[in-house]
Amino acid sequence: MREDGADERQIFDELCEAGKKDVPYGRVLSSMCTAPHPIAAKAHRTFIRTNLGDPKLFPGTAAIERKCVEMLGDLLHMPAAPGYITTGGTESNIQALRAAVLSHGRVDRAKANVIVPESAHYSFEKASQLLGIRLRKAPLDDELRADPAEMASLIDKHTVALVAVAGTTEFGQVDPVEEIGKLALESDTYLHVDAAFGGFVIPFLKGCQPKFDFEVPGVSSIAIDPHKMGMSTIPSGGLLYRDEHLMQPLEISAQYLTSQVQTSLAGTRSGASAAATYAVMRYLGRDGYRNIVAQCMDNTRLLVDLLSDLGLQPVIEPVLNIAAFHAPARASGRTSGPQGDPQGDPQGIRKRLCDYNWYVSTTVRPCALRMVVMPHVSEDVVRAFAADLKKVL
Ligand code: 0PR
Repeated sequence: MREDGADERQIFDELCEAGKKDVPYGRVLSSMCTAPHPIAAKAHRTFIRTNLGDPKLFPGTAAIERKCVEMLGDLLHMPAAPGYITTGGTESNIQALRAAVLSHGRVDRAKANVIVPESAHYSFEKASQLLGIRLRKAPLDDELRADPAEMASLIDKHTVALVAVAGTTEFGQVDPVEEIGKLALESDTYLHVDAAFGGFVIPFLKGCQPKFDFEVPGVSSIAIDPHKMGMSTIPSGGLLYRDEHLMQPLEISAQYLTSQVQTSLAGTRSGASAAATYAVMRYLGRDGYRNIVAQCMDNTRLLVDLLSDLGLQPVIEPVLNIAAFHAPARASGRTSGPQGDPQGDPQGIRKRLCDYNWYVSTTVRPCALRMVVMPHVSEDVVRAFAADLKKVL
C-alpha cells in the first residue's frame, strides 16, 4: 500500500480496466452463476453495511433473514424449518455434515464415515478433511443417479450421514431421494440433500418434479443456493434443517456478543445476501421463477437439438438445465489409433471453443462436454454458440 491515497477517478479507471478482462456472462456456458437480478443487486447495495454476525445490533436485517429462511422453507415443504443464509453450497454442505457429526452423540472421528454418491460436489471432500471423517463414495446407476442399493451396502455402525444430490454439478441429475430417505429412516442415519443447484429449479419444472425436499420422510437438512438459479447476489446460500434439535449442536457460545450464541460457520457475515435474496424472491414469486426455469429448459432442449445435428449426443437426457455431450470421435484432431477414439476429445474442443471466446467445461466420468444453460444463455446465445461449435468441429 502506498503512503498517499489515490483519487476516486483513478481508482475506478483501474477497476474498470480490470473488470473489462473478465468474460461477459453471455459467453459463459460453464457456470452455475449468473448476473444477479437488478432487484437483488439494489437490495444488496442497500444493506452493504450490515453484519448478521451480531444480529441484536441489526434486528431488522435479522428479521429479513428469518423471512428469507421461511420462504425457502415454504419452497421446500417445511415453512417452519430453521436455518440461515450461508455463503453458498460449500458452507451449507460443511455445516450440514458438522451438524450430523455433532448430533450423532459419541463419534469416533477416525472411524466415522459419510456416504456420498460418486457425483457429489468436491465441497464434501473439504467437509471430510475439516471434520476428520471419511467419505465413502457409492457408485452410480446407468443414468448417473445415486444407487440406493450401493449406498446401503456401505452403511456400517460408524456411518454418521448419507448424502443425496438434487441437481448434480456435472450432469444435473437428481438422485432418488425418496428411496435414500427410506434407507436413512431404516438405518436411523442423518440425510443431507445437496440441492444447491436444483433447489431453485425442480419446484418450478413443468410436468415431472422429482421429490427431493422435506416432503420426503428422512431428509434431515437441505442446501439450496439463491446465488445459483435463485438470481440473488454472490454470496448467497441457504441451509435448512428439518427441526431445531438438528441445528442446535452447531451453537457456539459467543457471550460477549449481544446474541450469546452463533450457529453459522462465518462470524462476521453480510446481511446484504439475505436482503438480496429476500428482495428477489418477493419480486419474482413462484410465477417469476417458473418463467425463468421454463425458458432455461426450452433453451436446454434447443441446445440438445442443435448439437445432435452436429453429431453430439447427450450423455443423459437433461433433467434440469445442464447438458453434457459425448464428443464425436472425429473431433479428436489426431489420427486415432487402432482402437479408434470412442470418447472423442472434449478437452480439445473446449480449448478450441476458447479461441472463439466461448467457455464450456468438461466432465470426468464419463469425459464429456458440459454446458449449464443459465438465464443468461438465451436462445440467441445458444444459436450463436452452436454455429461456432460447428466451425470448431
Ligand atoms: N453443491 C453443488 C451440487 C454444486 O454444484 C456446487 C457448486 C456446490 C455445492 C458448492 O457451491 P458454492 O460454489 O456456492 O460453494 N458448483 C459449481 C461448480 O463447482 C460452482 C461454480 C459456479 C463453479 C460458477 C464455476 C462457476 O463459474 O461447478
